[in-house]
Amino acid sequence: MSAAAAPLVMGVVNVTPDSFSDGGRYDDPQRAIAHGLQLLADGADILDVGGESTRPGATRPLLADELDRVVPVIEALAAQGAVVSVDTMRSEVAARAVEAGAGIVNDVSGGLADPAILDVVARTGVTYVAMHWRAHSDRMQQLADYEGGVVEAVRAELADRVAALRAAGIADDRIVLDPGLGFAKLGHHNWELLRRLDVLAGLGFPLLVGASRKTFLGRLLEDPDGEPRPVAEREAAGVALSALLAAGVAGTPVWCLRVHDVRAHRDALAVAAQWGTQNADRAATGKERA
Ligand code: PMM
Repeated sequence: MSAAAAPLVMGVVNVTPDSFSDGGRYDDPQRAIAHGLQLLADGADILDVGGESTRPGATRPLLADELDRVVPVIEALAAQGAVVSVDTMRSEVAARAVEAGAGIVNDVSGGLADPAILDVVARTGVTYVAMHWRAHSDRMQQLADYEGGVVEAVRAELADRVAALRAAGIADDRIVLDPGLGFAKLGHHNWELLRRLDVLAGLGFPLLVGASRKTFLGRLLEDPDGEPRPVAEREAAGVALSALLAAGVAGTPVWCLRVHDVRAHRDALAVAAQWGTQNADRAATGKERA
């Protein structure tokens, strides 16, 4: 077990009519702000505000709609003292979000969708989450092909993104990497990546993991007819995964977990922390006796 620091918890605030996990529930800015404040009260370290659904098959919103969705929500939550990240692939949205108070740009495309986003990040000095990504949601699942192994491919493609980030002038201590669970990945790809996070950690950057409510958890829990568990009933599986990751079962500390039900995942982290403390106590007692 690792004695590394507990992961941070990033609570998801999707201001979208069609997000797969909570689509439409918080698409009005006032409801999204209230939801963000609730996630803060539940113990979120970071609030991730997004205005574009990236569920498989989704089509992109207009730039103006994405701005209208996220900017007022970020302004309000940052004004309450929250650490806010903006979940966007667009340079214009990233720029306006940082002006509105976001301190992190979470780009699921790692700068591939709109390379100018890297200039915004370099200029403003905010933290940048670069996720592994191959294409927009309408065709990403056609690209879930990893000859030679998903772990090595994701590592190599993230290494290419790191080179692009550095070339744009983004400092190493501003970079976070993410395996991109569910993005151009089949179920078994996600599990392989989770088991081999050490390979990605070998790139030398903190890791963010977003597993919460994703299809591969629904598939794990499918019913006897092969129907995946509905999105709203996948929380417990995600919480179990958070406990395992926080306890260091993957052998690699995770910097941040991106989740929907912050309170439930906080509970998982409390269990993992207690587990780690008890094991450390037991090891110390063992040494005293030796
Ligand atoms: N997943 C989604 C959206 N944004 N950002 C990062 N960094 N990592 C993820 O895995 C990720 C993300 C899709 O999930 P949602 O519809 O629940 O937001």
